Amino acid sequence: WLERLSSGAVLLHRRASDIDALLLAEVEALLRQAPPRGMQTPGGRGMSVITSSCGGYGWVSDARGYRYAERDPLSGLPWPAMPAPFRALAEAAAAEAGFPGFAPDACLINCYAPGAKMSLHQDKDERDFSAPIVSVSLGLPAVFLFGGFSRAERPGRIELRHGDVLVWGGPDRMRFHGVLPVAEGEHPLLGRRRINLTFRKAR
Ligand code: MD3
Ligand code: FE
Repeated sequence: WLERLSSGAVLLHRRASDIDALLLAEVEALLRQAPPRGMQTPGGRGMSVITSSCGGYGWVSDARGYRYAERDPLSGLPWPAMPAPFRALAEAAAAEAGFPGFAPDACLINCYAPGAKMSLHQDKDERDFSAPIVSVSLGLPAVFLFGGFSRAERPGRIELRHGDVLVWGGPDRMRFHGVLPVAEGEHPLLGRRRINLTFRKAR
């Protein structure tokens, strides 16, 4: 079911549940081609989430800064192609949330073990902020923080569960957001993991 969190932010509860096994099989194949790795922030801190990407562009971070790259810096190869079911899900979810015509060219694969978190941040490494962002949660649940347009605003909390799909567009695209440390647990399909797929138009 569809829950509107704000004018441009929609939570599609369990939207991806019926294709979870298919999505997971695609994720596992992608992670064999481009293994998840820890990134360093420009400030030199390590991230607890390990990441990979598929699609035309992949998000990378190192001492030089955050950016989108056409190749995996680990292998020097182009990122694996975005699987058709990924693109179809992201496009359909965006349309259901009121953003027809979404054509993502980047899919970030965030892998959380229990204890991993993502600090409050804005997504602003993309060229065009008019496209929405679609995110798909799989595996262990997590508490998602959705803040305002300044870091100082106290964020609200929502639980993201296996199969949930979030769409952020319009002004809400620029909200601060993050994820609290994932609690210990075991998911029947994913085990001790949370995987989040984040679809963006990078260029
Ligand atoms: C709200 N990932 O990769 S997904 C990220 O669960 C990121 O791994 C989180 O934030 C995760 O950058 C959250 C939901 C999400 C994604 C992008 C957003 C929420 C957003 C952009 C703007 C506002
Ligand atoms: Fe983000």
